[in-house]
Amino acid sequence: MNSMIDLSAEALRVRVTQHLTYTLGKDKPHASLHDWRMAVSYSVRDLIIEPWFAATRKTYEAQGKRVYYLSMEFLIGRILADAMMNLGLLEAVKDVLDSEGVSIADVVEDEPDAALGNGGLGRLAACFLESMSTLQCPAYGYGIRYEHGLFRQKFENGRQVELPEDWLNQPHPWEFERPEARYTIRFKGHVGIVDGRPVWHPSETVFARAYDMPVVGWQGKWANTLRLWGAHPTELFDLERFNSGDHTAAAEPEALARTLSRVLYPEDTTDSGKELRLKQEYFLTSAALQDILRRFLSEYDDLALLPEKIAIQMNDTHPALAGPELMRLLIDDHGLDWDLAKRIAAGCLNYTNHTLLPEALEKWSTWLMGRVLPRHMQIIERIDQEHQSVTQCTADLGIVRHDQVEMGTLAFVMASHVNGVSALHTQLMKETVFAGLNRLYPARIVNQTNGVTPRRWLRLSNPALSSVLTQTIGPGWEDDLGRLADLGKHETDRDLRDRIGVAKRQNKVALSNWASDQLGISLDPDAMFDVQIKRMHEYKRQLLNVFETIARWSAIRANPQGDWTPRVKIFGGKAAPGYFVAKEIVHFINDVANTINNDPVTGDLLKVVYPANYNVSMAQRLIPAADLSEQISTAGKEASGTGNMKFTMNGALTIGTLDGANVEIREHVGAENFFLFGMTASEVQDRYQVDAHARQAILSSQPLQDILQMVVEGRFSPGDADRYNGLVNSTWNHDPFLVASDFDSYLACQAEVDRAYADPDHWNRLALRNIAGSGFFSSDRTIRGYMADIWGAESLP
Ligand code: NBY
Repeated sequence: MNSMIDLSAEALRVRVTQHLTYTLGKDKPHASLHDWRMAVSYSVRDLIIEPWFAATRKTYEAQGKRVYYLSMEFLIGRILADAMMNLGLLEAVKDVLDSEGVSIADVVEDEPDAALGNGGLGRLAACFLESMSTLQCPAYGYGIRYEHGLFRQKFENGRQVELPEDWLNQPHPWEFERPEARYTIRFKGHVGIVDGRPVWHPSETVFARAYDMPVVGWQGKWANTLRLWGAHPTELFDLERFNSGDHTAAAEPEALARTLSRVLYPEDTTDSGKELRLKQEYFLTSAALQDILRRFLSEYDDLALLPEKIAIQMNDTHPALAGPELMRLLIDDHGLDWDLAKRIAAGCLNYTNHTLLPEALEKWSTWLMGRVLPRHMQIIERIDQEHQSVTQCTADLGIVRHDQVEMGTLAFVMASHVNGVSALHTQLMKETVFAGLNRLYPARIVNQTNGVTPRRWLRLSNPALSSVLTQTIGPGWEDDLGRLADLGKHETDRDLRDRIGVAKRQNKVALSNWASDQLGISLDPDAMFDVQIKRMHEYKRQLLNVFETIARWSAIRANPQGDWTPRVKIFGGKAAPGYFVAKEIVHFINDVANTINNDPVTGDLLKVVYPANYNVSMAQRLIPAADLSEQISTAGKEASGTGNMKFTMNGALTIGTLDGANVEIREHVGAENFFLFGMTASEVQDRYQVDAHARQAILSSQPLQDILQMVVEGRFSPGDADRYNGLVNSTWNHDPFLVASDFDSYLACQAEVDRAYADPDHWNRLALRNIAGSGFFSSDRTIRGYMADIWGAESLP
């Protein structure tokens, strides 16, 4: 491997030993796994510093455009293995550790996941950072240094229980605290007028302090910075209260300030309208913009140049206060007039939309916004007035409607470009939620289909397949993923198809061993591994999958000697703590698993596994071992999906609807290599108009009637037959995501999947075609698209 880092194993050993000795203060005989991990992490981190400095230097020299990616979430997962891989150090580190009798796998596993995100949106931001570094695009990620990332999930009697996650309760070797990079963030108070200009007199302040992490790209040529903000009190301690004996109250200002970066909100769609969340969003946005302006003004003195030198990407509406905040800074702090400030702000800002679900579109009451951010409320109102008068639009296209600030409209109006995340989603944006705004601002909406980094999601997580790929098409596909298409030329090579099958089996054996260790369940690696991993959501239709599982179970029981294709159904995902129905579905899956796994009749023909606490690291384990990828959302509801792309790259076949990026995946891998079922987005719209659509569908499907009957009889909840009455009742009478209407189509399609799997060589051929067609879904392609169409940014050589 042509690593950029030229380092002998001996030199590496010296570095690790030095850190163990002088940074950790341990000698080898007493070093714990944690000590080894820290020593290795510091040694690897040291090697990123040079490319990191070099990248900064080159960016200054070139006076190139900088990209700022603002996101409330960066779901980065583990860092060490990814950094070692990108630096080409995996082998060398393994050798050093081996000779010390330490397993590199154990060291890697010792690292906690940085779970600073909920799901796809946060993981996308993490893939983008890695691709921007790989492409040598000068960029910063800005986010929040949550002390507690996404909650840890456990199951108690099948029910989800949330535990606090505590990843920072140990030293974090990848961050550099920057006490000098500190900004005051203001809240509340009132706005007065001084010399005819508005002046904000805030009544609360906190400091935002920077913590930097280098993000190194493929082959260590470049590293960008992920700058996370931690909240700190502006007054440390109330000594007066302390001296008067009220010790708890004395610590209150500090505790209050720190809550701003304490926890990640676990709602992955509906925003809860909470004041603390609004403050967090402003905390991130204001700190980022103050930092951006400070850096800009250290190099240039004309603020009018801002749009030429920087591009800001708002990851969903969560940082949409960037519009009003940038204007406030330009006007109130830098003395620009309104019109110029607005032109500058609009020239810098761009907005990515990730959902069309109406309940997920962020809104803040004008009352709350006016109380927490009085100056911003004024600015928003004036932006709205101008937007409405310039476009002559009707009030329903305004930013403030029914005493609420519509953040999607605010972001749209203030952005140069607004993008969707798959071709279908962008089309639907134009036709539905943003149809009106699209008419007022034509050509503002563009598409950038999501992608994922093939370094983490293929090379790192699937070494078995990666070596088959390199043997077949040669090295270098990792940063030129389109080259996977070359596999197509070798489709007729039986030996290659076999080796793809062997690599998959190896991953399945590894997963089976893990399942046996961790879950105490034994899996047959020759069964089909059928995987649905994602946040628990009605629109993602885990329920459809469970219903099919039950149908399969019944069918096998009715004819245990039949020619069945053995399956392992694997589920993974967390439900938002306040999302009652999603939590019910979690419970239901566990109950169904319990019943089926203990049935001697079906035995190894059907198993259901639902490991608790699905996260990035678990995804890296499950995806390479998957045969079948479940992408079964109601058409029109999943903006893109990114897990779907990871599975395809790893040679899993997809069973899916024409939703989000599934549409493009199917185009790229070929329709005959994709298991399609269900209604299209437009058929879905029509179906909602049909009276009692669910009842009709159920009455015409004997299998579905039987399933619902078994559920109400308590087959999966012995002694508590009523447990799932709510779910069953809702399926009959509401079925908001058309599980019933798509059920028969799904069942038939699953039967087709069984037939295909029964011929292993045929299946391997389909897998090969999926891998070959997945090159488009590298986040490098996506980032090139953003650079060219949205940011006007260039790679620096
Ligand atoms: O973004 C996901 C989409 O559902 C998925 O289709 C897409 O592929 C992915 C990347 O574009 N959206 C998502 O993950 N959203 C969230 O996690 C999220 C988090 C917080 C809030 C809303 C949505 N919030 O309102 O706080």
